[in-house]
Amino acid sequence: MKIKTIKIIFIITVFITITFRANYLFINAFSPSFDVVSTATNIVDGDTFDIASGDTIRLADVDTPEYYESGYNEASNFLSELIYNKRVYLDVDDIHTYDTLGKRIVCCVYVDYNSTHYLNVNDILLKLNYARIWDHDNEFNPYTWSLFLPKLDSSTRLKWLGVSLVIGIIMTYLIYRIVLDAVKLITAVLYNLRVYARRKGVNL
Ligand SMILES: [Ca+2]
Ligand SMILES: [Ca+2]
Repeated sequence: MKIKTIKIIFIITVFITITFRANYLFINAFSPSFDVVSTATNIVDGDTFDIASGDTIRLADVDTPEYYESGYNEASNFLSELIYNKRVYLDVDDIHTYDTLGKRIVCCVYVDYNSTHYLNVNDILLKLNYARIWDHDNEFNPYTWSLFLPKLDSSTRLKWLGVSLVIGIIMTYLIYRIVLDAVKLITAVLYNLRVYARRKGVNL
């Protein structure tokens, strides 16, 4: 492979890696922050589930039918389809954390909807009539919930992509210079070593 081709492949690889990484970090850093990010590992019923840590989560301010009531299976199945084995973003109740039993963590729960929005799980259960409002004393108000929570608006995303591209270009240039200087230095050292060895009558 020609030296020029190697250089081009190296530059493109470094540029893409740094730009994507920087953009990923910016998007995460400036998206809404949650108290806990975990995976739903077990669905208890329509408004309760377990996460990877073993903690049990109770969806705040909503109530789905009990096992002896109609709509129980539908609500449980819907929650399962929505979150089971998926990443869940938890906004934990800042006022009490736990429910009145002191066992379940009270949360407003979000899942990824698409690349720009999270879906409010508590609210979708209400909107589709799988649950009814059961408004407790906590930080949440189910009457003001929005179904979707923006990760970042498109103009902000574009701004951070621009910043990432600039960082990508600068860092690629610096890394390229450093690697080039290092290669030159190593080549010079090897050359001098060879000259020195030749003088001493040794062939390297
Ligand atoms: Ca909170
Ligand atoms: Ca409430």
